[in-house]
Amino acid sequence: MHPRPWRDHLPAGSSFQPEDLTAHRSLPRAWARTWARHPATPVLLDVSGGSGAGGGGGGGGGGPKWCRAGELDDLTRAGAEGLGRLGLERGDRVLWSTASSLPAVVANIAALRAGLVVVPVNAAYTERELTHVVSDVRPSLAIVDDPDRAAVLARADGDLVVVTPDLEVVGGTRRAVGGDAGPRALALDAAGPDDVALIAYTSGTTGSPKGAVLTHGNLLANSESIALTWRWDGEDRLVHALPIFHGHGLCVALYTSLLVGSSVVLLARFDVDAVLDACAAHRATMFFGVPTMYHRLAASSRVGELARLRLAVSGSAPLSAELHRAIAESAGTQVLERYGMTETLMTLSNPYEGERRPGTVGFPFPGVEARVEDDGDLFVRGPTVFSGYWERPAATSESFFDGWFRTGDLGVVEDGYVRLLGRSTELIISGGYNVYPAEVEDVLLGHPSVAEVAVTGAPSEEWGEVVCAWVVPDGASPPDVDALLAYAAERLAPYKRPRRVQFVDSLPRNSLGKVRRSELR
Ligand code: MCA
Ligand code: AMP
Repeated sequence: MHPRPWRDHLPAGSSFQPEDLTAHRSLPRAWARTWARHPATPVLLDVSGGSGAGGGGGGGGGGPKWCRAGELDDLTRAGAEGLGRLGLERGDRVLWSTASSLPAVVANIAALRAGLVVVPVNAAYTERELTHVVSDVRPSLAIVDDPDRAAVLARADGDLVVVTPDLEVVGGTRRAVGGDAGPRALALDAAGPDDVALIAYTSGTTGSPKGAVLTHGNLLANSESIALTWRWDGEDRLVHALPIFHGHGLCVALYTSLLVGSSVVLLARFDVDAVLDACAAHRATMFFGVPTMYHRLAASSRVGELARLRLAVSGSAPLSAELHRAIAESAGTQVLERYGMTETLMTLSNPYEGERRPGTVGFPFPGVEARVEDDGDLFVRGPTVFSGYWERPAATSESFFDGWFRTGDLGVVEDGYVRLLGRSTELIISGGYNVYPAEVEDVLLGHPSVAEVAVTGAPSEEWGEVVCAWVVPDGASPPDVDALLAYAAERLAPYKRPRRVQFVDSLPRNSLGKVRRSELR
């Protein structure tokens, strides 16, 4: 089954061709062009408070100041030079794990401009999770904004040079970067569409996250097709309250805003009042969130304030048709739901013009193809789809069929719109974050009082799903729940930790010994 063609997203009279998506070759080149044309345009207001900018909502007085296009150009140019002085070479991998702030954005963009490969990592990862990424991707440099993380990284790899977002060295030895070659001049904005830009870690079915290798062409095509589909232009202003280290907050929200020359109000984290205050104070036109955020907005007496926005987008997890309708009723806002993955970036969207159908994710973005097999398997292909998993040829070849990527999501096409029905994998999505049961099971099995364990997702109105652990105790008496949760807390980021623990005598298994998860609900 094929959904409606991507052509239906195009504005009337558009002469768009798929080749247009990568015509600028890379985001850094396209950004630099945009900044050179309009250097005085405000591009980013850091109200995160994370850079000493203060948490106020102003823009005047002593509060945070808008960073303008020309200034971002200068700052990222200087950052790229600084990275060269650290001895980095084009193609070197740079781990980047920070909260939202202007310096963090500058460091990320400077690295991309210098042709380095950015490895974004969730800033809430525990030592176990961070150590896995370091040993898997073997970065030459790490950029972190938290001294504790620097210490963790030093334990993971004593040679790894660790810097703050301002590139101040806080760990490792300078010598380790680039051997004895010393400082280098890194060519600016020289990467082509096939060069690697990001390695984004995504939970793996095997229990340990794998790196999805995304090229400059992937990132550029993603932002170009989003901008075209959602009619995003220089007049727009986005309130950004998403984590900055995942595809949604980074590639969809930040990178696209910089491409079209619009502006971003950067918040430290999501909070209903802070988001609505920022929308009002800065005359925002757009907000992007995960369904948990819309759930909280819908529960607020201020939900009607969403009406001031031109566009509210939901993604990363299913937005229920009920929540979609509740917001339409209380605020008059038709939330636009879209679909994507770290591996494929954005692939399906409800239309900007025309019906935004509740409970569906629409049809392919311009240049993307999608099809749903009879068994419900959703496949996609196109210029936003990644090239494979970092150093995992088997996992890569298992994911592609004749050039089509198997998403693992199941769906059906109704009147040309894709409605997602679930997943063929056991992935749990909690508050827009992915949790693979195998990873949580591996950790819990390490506890001495756990003989067997199975992890499932339990439905939750607020979170979509919450993590639930079914534990067979080792020995007569069950382990202490608090001790078990404390054990998990040391090893798993907060969103992966079980919210419920149930003790059972045995796990239901099929004749092959595989746990029948559907019976554990
Ligand atoms: C926080 N907690 C969570 C989650 N987030 N527990 C389960 N699932 C979560 N997602 C924990 C906190 O650590 C805390 O634990 C407790 O829940 C309550 O915290 P609270 O302050 O209420 O939560 P919050 O800090 O407000 O976070 C909720 C959130 C956040 C804002 C919805 O989870 C979030 O930003 N989610 C977005 C994730 C995202 O960007 N996903 C995109 C990846 P304790 O009480 O123990 O301290 S997917 C992607 O990028 C693809 C490309 C795509 O399609 O978009
Ligand atoms: P990630 O690997 O973190 O990028 O998450 C990708 C997964 O998020 C997809 O495979 C889907 O299961 C889920 N997802 C993203 N957007 C949506 C959406 N609008 N509705 C349902 N699931 C979604």
